[in-house]
Amino acid sequence: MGDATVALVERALEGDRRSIAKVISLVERGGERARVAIQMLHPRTGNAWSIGITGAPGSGKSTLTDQLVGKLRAGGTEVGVLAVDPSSPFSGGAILGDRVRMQSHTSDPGVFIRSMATHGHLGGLSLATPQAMRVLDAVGKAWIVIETVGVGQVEVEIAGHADTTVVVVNPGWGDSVQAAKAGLLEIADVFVVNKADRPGVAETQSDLAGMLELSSRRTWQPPIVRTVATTGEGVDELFEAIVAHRAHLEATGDADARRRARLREELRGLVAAEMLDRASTVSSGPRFETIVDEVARRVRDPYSAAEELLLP
Ligand SMILES: Nc1nc2c(ncn2[C@@H]2O[C@H](COP(=O)(O)OP(=O)(O)O)[C@@H](O)[C@H]2O)c(=O)[nH]1
Ligand SMILES: [Mg+2]
Repeated sequence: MGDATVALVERALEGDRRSIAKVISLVERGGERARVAIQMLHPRTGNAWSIGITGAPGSGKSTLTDQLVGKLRAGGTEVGVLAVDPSSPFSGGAILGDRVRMQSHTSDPGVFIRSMATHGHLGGLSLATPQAMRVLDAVGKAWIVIETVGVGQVEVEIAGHADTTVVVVNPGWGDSVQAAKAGLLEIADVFVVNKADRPGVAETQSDLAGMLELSSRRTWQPPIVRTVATTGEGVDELFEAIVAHRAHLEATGDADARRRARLREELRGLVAAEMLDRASTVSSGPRFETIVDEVARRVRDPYSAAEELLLP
């Protein structure tokens, strides 16, 4: 099993698309094979720049992602796309629509697109997404775009895994207020007012600017970019805003600090999961029952019994 995993990861690292897809599934599932894969992948990571695109359903994230991918590809580097859709437990519905909207790149070997559905539990996505990002990074995607719906805590958390987070709103009363309520103001590095072909753009832009002024920002002021994703208008400006944010983070050292913070969180989570695993292992079986007996017969107190159980 280990050898098969090693061979699969090697093929993925050579750029074989089917193998990349399989390795992503494998690291999503976790377990022993995921460990082997991540051991091989991790040393090769740290080169990709990830862009999170988040906002309400229908705000134009997929259309914008498609345009942005075109722009990134024009630079000659490879791009990975993760479409995270917690609303779609099966790979139909919205994801099928996304496929259609990202069709312009499906035949481009330099673009790898992956839809990630929840298969029932939402929490799994926030664990699986960084692992999928790790695979794409290791296989040489210079840019990784993650599209995720910006409603709910988990989705906002996923968006926060990106180096640059782009929050998409539409013109119209209340859209920016909704974004603020969802906690998107805090995580936004760049704002996009998409569907700028519709009325109310200036109002929405000044709403956002006003709210940004109120929230205490540190060194980076999130720019507000107007786009029409369906025509590509404003996509150059969006790209420039992302590049400027990247340059800012790299110049201040914040890019490394953010990545380190994410790794710290991941490590904490892994340690906790490992401990939980150990806890359930030592808390069942004959040895455990024997110690329960001793506690019940008052020959042992529960505290020293717990300590004893945790001894290797
Ligand atoms: N008028 C207009 N429609 C847009 C624009 N961007 C996207 N749309 C349309 O809005 C709908 C939802 O877009 P989609 O990219 O699927 O949104 P998502 O749910 O955020 O991924 C689609 O019918 C798009 O064609 C835009 O800038 N202007
Ligand atoms: Mg979409």
